Amino acid sequence: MTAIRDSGNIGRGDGIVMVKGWVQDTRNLGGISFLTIRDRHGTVQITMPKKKIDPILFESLTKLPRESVIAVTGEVKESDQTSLGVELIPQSFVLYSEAGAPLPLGVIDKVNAEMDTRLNNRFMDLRKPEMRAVFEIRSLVIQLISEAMAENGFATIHTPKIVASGAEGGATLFSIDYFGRRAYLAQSPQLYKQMLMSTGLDRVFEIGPAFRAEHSNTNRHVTEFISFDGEMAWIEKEEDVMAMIENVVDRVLVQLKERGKKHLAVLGKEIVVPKRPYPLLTYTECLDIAATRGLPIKNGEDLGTEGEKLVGDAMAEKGYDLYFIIEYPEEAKPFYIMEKEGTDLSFSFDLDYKGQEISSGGQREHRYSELVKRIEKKGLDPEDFASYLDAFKYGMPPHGGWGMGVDRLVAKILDLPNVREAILFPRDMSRLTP
Ligand code: AMO
Repeated sequence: MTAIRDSGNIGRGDGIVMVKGWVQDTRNLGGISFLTIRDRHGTVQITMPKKKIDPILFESLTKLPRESVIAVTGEVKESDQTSLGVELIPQSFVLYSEAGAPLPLGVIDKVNAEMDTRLNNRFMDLRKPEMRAVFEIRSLVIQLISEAMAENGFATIHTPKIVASGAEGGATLFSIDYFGRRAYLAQSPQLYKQMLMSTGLDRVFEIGPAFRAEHSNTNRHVTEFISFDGEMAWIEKEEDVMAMIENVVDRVLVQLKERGKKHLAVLGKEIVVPKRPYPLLTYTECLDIAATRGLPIKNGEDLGTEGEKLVGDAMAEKGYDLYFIIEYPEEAKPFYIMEKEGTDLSFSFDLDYKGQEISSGGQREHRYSELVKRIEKKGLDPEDFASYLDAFKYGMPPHGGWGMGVDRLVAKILDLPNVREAILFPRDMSRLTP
């Protein structure tokens, strides 16, 4: 009776109930006809023996187009023919909304439609329980992240998404007209979360949108993603940040395994919680792995989709899903990352999950004059960062943090082939609707 009980459908006593939902299917076998009603929680069978039902009711219900929205009132009967163990013998019904035909996308069709067709008709696609389960799980992941962060003393914050300067490189900036001035969509909360470190609000996190003008269509880049950012002051080294992120990711996976059981079962997924501590690989070791697997990458360059995948394959062979990549050359990292003095390395890290970067972070340069030098070294103008730099002039504690793509995290937890599968209405170079 889950569907009947949980859907808020009204019981009227004496076994008479009202069920509201979508007409998933109708089958008319002549003497008897069946209708399946679906709601968020499952399906209920409406059984109509022709001889026992009002002929007009029988006709009208049997003729309803699939996916119409109705309420059926009737008597609940036990049944060993249905998975719920009950069926409903209808007495009356209300048609709230008749569905057009043909449907743009089948809900119970066995043949899988192309992702593009599905995304074009996302409202329909999400009527499939397995599509909805992804977003029930995503919702839980976000809740679990918030719980874990609160437990570690982080305050939730919201930073501006209309900004005057980019933090993550000019190539992916979206510019907008802001009352005649040039402004940008925020690529990350980087500058703001760091500024807060000078205030005493020294452990903060944000789960919010980030925008990047990504010029290529890959299965892991979108132009609008949800970033889970953390920033913490009074650290000694980037390892303190890595320990925090590991603690949070582990907690999320452990809890998800338990609290997400119902939705994971719809997808036939089991969460394998990786052993801690997560192994460390140096950037140089990653270059070696890629090279021995046929992909030479120049020192200082990004590992890229293919490089990350090859490293992921090598780690999977050793039984590791989640691992840190450390000791990146400073030239491969943004200006706000601290350099390892006397070397060409930086105090930064990436966290990769099944062959894909899901997070990057590190210790920040908190010393004003060193930070200005780094901005200049990257060919940027400190003037463009004046309001950010002000926060470093009057007492800034050592600090560090990370940014994690929530969409990528969910896609990797569920082994989805494309990050878009974990986004309700994805945005990319070619997609602006729905
Ligand atoms: P970075 O640029 O590495 O670091 O981004 C952090 C994480 O955000 C996700 N991500 C994306 N997801 C989907 N589509 C995209 N186009 C996209 N771009 C990034 C990835 C990535 O690991 N400010 C730093 C973080 C920090 O140091 O605190 C930053 O933004 O999962």
